Amino acid sequence: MLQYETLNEYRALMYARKLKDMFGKNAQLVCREIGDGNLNLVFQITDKLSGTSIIVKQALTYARVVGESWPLTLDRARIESQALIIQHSICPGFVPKVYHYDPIMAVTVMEDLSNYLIMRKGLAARKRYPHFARHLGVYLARTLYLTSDFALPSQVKKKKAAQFTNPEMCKISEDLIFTDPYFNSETNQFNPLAAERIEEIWNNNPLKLEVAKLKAGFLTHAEALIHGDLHTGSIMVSEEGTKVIDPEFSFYGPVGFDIGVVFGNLLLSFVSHGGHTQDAPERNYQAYLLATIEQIWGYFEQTFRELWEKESKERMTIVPGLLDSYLLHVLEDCAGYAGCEMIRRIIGLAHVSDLESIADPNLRAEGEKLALSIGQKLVLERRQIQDIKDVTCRVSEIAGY
Ligand code: SR1
Ligand code: MG
Repeated sequence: MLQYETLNEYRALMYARKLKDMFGKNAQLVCREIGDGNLNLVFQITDKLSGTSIIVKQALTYARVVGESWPLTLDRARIESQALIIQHSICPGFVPKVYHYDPIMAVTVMEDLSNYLIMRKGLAARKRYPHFARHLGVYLARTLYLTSDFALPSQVKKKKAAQFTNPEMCKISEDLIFTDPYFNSETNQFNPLAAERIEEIWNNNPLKLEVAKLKAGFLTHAEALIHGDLHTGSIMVSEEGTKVIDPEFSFYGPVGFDIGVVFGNLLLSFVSHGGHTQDAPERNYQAYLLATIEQIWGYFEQTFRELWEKESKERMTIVPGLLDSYLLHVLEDCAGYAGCEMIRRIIGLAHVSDLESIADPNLRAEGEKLALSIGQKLVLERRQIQDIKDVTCRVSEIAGY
């Protein structure tokens, strides 16, 4: 293609047919648009003859969730494909394999993961994934540590940070996560039954000050190549495997952000499971979610410590105390960013199906208010957190366990 054109199922199929080495000459291709995210088109192309399938993902020139009035950079397709390639080399098996990237069409052709389920859906169905915590903890430690100044020569790291400068996508997060929810902004959307609680947040200056500090960290702490949008819709799971998808918000940012966004989304699932019946299976599932958070942190910390021992290039990493103090800084950030993610998913533009699927607006408001209280506590008390149990205990306490 010589210029960008938006794909539809027919055009995506034609596009796939022209890809080299992807399908045989006699392939019988069929195409389905399967995207349900906020921003892009996602086509699954299958050869009915061999059963082989691929994903053709195209960045739209605007945000799908809002419409053409919200233009978006196509460079996010480059960021996504390059981040996936790096993450695949660091963590093979934990991200989809990229087969082809087309800068003009803003298309990434990649491995089809249709035997995996979007984690948010699995959580809604109260599924348990035996390997998820270990996989994610290892993914986080490896992708974050091995792209950081601790593991890369400082000039190499700075060049990578330049390669992943992602100003337009970062601006979306700066506004939607760290700014708009704290004012009566036009982009906000919320359940009117939670309005009183939300106005309290708009008037809570100590909370806004702490969020502003976390935003400053997001703006300035170029610690590692982060995913940038690691909610449970960006994770695919099966009984055996875990895949992290969609790193179009990637940039050099704070290590605690990715971990915090995952925890924030697991906690949004936690509050949603209190929003239906309060029955025993729901309580058990909530306990499973808290245990999962503790295990993810445990595997993250263990792997990060091993990498620090074996892979450090930065000479000062041998100074006693640096590793412990860095991990504490990450945990503190992680609690704060988890809190920000929870608050923005209740007040801001982009909500989550965990809560949106609760049909009764009164029950939904209960869950939403609980999410706001947990989020607020994590932001305000993050400096008192010394251990991952200090996070989960605070959650249990507010939830009334
Ligand atoms: C307009 S984009 C809204 C949200 O969707 C993405 O997945 C990010 O989470 C963003 O904040
Ligand atoms: Mg996404």
